[in-house]
Amino acid sequence: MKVLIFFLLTTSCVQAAVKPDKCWLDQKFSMFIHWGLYSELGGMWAGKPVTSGYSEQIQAHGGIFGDWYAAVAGRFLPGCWNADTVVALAKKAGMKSVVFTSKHHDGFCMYHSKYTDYNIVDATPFGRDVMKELAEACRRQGMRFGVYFSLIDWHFPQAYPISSHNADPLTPEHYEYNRKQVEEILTGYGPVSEIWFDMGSLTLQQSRGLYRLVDSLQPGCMISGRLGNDCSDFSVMADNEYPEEKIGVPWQTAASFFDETWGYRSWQKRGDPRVKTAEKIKSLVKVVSRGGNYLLNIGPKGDGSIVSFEREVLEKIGKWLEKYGEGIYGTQRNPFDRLYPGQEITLKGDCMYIFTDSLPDLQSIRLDGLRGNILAASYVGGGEIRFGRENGEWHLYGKNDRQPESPFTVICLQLARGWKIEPLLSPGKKHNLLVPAEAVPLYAYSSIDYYTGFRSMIAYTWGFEEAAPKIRPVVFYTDNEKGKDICMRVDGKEKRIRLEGGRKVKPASLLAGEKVKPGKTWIKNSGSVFGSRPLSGKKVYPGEEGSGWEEWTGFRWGAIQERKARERSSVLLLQELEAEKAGDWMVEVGSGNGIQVILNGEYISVHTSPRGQVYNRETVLLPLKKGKNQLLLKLYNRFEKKLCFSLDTCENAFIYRLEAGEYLLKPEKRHRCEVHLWHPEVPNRAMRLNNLRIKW
Ligand code: JFZ
Repeated sequence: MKVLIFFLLTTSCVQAAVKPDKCWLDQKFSMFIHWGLYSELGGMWAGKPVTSGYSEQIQAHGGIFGDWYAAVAGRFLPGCWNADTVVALAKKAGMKSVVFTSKHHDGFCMYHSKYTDYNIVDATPFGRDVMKELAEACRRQGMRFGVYFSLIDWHFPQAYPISSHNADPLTPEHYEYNRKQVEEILTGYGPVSEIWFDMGSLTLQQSRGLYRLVDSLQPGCMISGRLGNDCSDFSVMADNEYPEEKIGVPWQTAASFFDETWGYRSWQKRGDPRVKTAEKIKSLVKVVSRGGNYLLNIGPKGDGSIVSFEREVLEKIGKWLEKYGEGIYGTQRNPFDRLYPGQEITLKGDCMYIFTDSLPDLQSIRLDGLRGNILAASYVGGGEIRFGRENGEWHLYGKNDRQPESPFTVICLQLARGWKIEPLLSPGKKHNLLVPAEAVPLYAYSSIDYYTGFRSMIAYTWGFEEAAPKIRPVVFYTDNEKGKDICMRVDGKEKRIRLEGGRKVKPASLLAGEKVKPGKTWIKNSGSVFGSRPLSGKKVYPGEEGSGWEEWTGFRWGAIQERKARERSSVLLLQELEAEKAGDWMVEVGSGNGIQVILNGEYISVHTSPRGQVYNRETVLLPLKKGKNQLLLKLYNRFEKKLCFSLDTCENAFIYRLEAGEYLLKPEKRHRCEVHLWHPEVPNRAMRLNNLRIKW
């Protein structure tokens, strides 16, 4: 419904004040430009390559004194710079906007700032406002213009000094300075399509303040997730990240040509442009088919010219898009619940585009769950492709007389009106019972700062089979969910349900203490970003030598544990549990600034502390299986000196039972149920409904 409203309200890309901005969502492919004083150094200092860190951060990684680095401005004379050429290249590559580094971590402004003379107009012999030139070139050529703005600043005297992690807080003076600069950028350079804030650790007030400032000056300007504290309009995925999960908020993957750097590096080994072209086309298709925008970076040289390798690759991508762009622009993400390896899918109305790396080699593609009719199927670029149904599922059949295309063979299916995708049946689904652990989750990205972000769950979807024409579900919840308003939609019919006033019950599925025997407890220190998953496989083998796990014989249930902790670090706690039978077991978990609860390798709950507290308690229902279970807690500390946590049993556990009324089912075998918060205040924040159970 929301999407529909956006469609109706925003008709032109000139002035769109509704967020998410439809024009931004439709961009699909944009150019990122990292260009600054560092480009003049090109990854070299004192005649030697600086091999650690990104080249745009050479000041930090090369250990360069501030005054020595600033002196580079004295010889910054980019005679080859031509904004129109850059914009024309972006256009030729099929990009729809350009995002330019107004100020990077070094604090040097690539525009004429009146709040510092450390800028390209006042500090260099060049003396031209290149950002103004770029903004104007964009306007001339019908491209959208956006800016990157570093929240940290290594030059501003009242800011925190250079650190290894770039996630420092902002002093009040520095925050004020940033505000003034953001204001001059948003008032002096025409419409800005997005502002790409980066790094730093802001307080909630600071993030909110900057968000509101941007919103008041340019309501249509999309704000990046790196502003922190979930004050954003779109989420930024890691370099070259293509989420396998469904993402329910606007998002973008920013990517560099080479993992090692964003800024120009003279000694970069670049390889074959055809290989790079195929790699970047694959990335673009993956991002777009998952619903995101792809922001591909170039790093011009200090003289302002574009690296010929980058130009060549962009032109090749543009050529490819001329032919296959119909499957990219104006499309929506893959409508299937599941991704198929080697196949990326986009959708435009009743046209489905399939980007495959196998056909015609493999002969056939199966489209599991596609219901309705296919009117026509053809290769984009010419040629029919045969299709037919086998055992109720659609198949496409390749031909041996055709060469697969690189990097994808692209197929267009014309579907008959009214087609749909059948919901996936949850794998472990028990009859008449829907549990979060068996749902297909919809995700967002919640982040307080770069190191304190995680894939947040914002909705659950289940497929279920039911022969009856209607159901009367009851919803079970615990004290954690009490008071929340949820939206429960069954076969498209939604109801608002307030989780309150339910009757206290002890369902048969709730395991009592004596049915569960705790085994050994293990502990391990861990670093890394909070949201990264602590294990790859399903099972941990803590006893193994060199695994870093220590058995914790002194562990006491219910006691608050205090451990000294480094900044931005975490503790992993592994508890073995043996259950007499399968069922829900309730525990109370106390955690620090963030917690991941993982049972037998599957996420149960993951969130950061709601209001920045250092110790939070919550009850968690663990859907134990019969026999041995592994409960893993990842407990995270941001900036405290110690980490407090606990794990307790809930002997007097009960849950609440609430009638959800009647739902009429469509006359079909398989049905869909969706649950999410009713109008969440903040789209990225985890809904935290993991204790919910729905039964009828
Ligand atoms: C940041 C900057 O520090 C860097 O210099 C560059 O500007 C880049 C675009 O943004 O670095 C990051 C931060 C996070 C990720 C990648 C690069 N990430 O999440 O993968």
